[in-house]
Amino acid sequence: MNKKILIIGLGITGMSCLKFFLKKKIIPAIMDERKNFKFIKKIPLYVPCHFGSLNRDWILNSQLIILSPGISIFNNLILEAQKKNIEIIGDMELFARYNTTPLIAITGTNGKSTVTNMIANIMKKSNFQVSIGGNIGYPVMNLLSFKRDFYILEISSFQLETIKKLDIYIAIILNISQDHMDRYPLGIEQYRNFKLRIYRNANICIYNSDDKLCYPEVFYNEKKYITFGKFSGKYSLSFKKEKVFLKINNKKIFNFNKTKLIGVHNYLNSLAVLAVIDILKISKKIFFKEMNNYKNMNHTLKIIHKENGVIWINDSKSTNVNSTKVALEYLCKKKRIWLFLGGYDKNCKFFLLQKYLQKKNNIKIFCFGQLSKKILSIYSKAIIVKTIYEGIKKIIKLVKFGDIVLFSPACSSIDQFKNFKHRGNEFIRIVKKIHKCK
Ligand code: UMA
Repeated sequence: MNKKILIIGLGITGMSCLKFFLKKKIIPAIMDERKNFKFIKKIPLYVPCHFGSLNRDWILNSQLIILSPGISIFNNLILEAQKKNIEIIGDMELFARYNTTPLIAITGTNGKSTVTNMIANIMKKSNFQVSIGGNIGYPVMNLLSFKRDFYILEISSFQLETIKKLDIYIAIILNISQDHMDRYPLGIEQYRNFKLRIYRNANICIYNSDDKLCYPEVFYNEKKYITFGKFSGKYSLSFKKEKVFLKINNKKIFNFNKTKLIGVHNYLNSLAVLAVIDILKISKKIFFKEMNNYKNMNHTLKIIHKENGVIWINDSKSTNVNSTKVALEYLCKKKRIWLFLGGYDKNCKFFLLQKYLQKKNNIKIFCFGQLSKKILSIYSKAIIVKTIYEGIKKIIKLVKFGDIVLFSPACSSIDQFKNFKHRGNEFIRIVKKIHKCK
């Protein structure tokens, strides 16, 4: 490759691309808006660097830009580069140009990581060699060095913004609801259009037939389409009194009540998983066993402490309104809830939670972070706290036997934390510490 290459953003994505090029004896230039970032010491001295801002000259004089997912293609300088016909791609597209391993790729607003993990676990148990990567936290460029039967990728809308031709064997869209509205000023349709790109070069498309936003824009004869959904689709659910069954083509085959899965949203996730398992002709027995033993991922609706009849739940992975809605749907009929909401404002519609936050549901809101005032303007009874520490200290004095404290912020964490994991770990640490000191 004889092009002048520029990598923008030196987080885990940028670093994986840099490593890839250096291994090929290609020296790209690199750029990050921060002066000091985590990996700065890992950069060899001979690599041309610009830190602290986006350098217009460097951008407009490059021939190939590798853009990290955190930087929008609608950034003014990036738009200027596009006008000059400078090629702009992300790590997913770079990966696509070198990858020869079949891909199973998952996108959607919520449930991506869960489904990615579930598919990987079941495939491993049926002796497939697989690795997971993408938005789940392992940059795809790092996968290229592993010889595998399949790679299973979680792909975000940010990553889909810069793909051109990503050949996928099975592509899945789980659901689409409001998220990242700060990045997509034209609204949910704009966000959706990026999500739908996952189908472009896919052989088989699996989508949620209850959610119109997941439907492909065009159905091509050469592709296979498989549906799942709560009420419709090849794979669906059946509700009878307290029981929930899994149905294939309307035939009940499995009772979810015997599993450790929490909530209808997880039953739906498992339907998408089963659709993949059937394509790969893996025995359903392995799927049933996995569902029976499945434990929620860290930071998703996890009970982290029980004391004096009060249950403390960490759901820090909830970075959008719909995810918190799902948590409330599952919990709110049961107990009084002390709910932590807040964080970085992605311009999403908080009033969508209104139905769940009605008086009859007995939910007390504590809000923190950049979004506190906006939440207060919608829910006037919300209590603002500066930190989650302050909130936990207040709540611990108010809770009664039978209550639930739910940390499901519905926002991104980047105003006060490194990421949702950091935020969740802080919540856990403080809850444990305060209980010990009581
Ligand atoms: N940076 C700039 N200018 C900007 C934004 C960032 O210079 O405008 C620099 C930062 O200073 C930093 C670097 O870019 O040094 C960070 O790059 P990045 O934000 O793209 O983050 P990475 O560390 O490369 O992680 C990315 C994904 N991050 C985002 O999409 C924001 C990770 O998803 C993903 O796991 C990783 O690549 C591997 O594929 C995280 C995420 O929050 C978990 N994703 C969003 C979500 O799930 O909602 C989409």
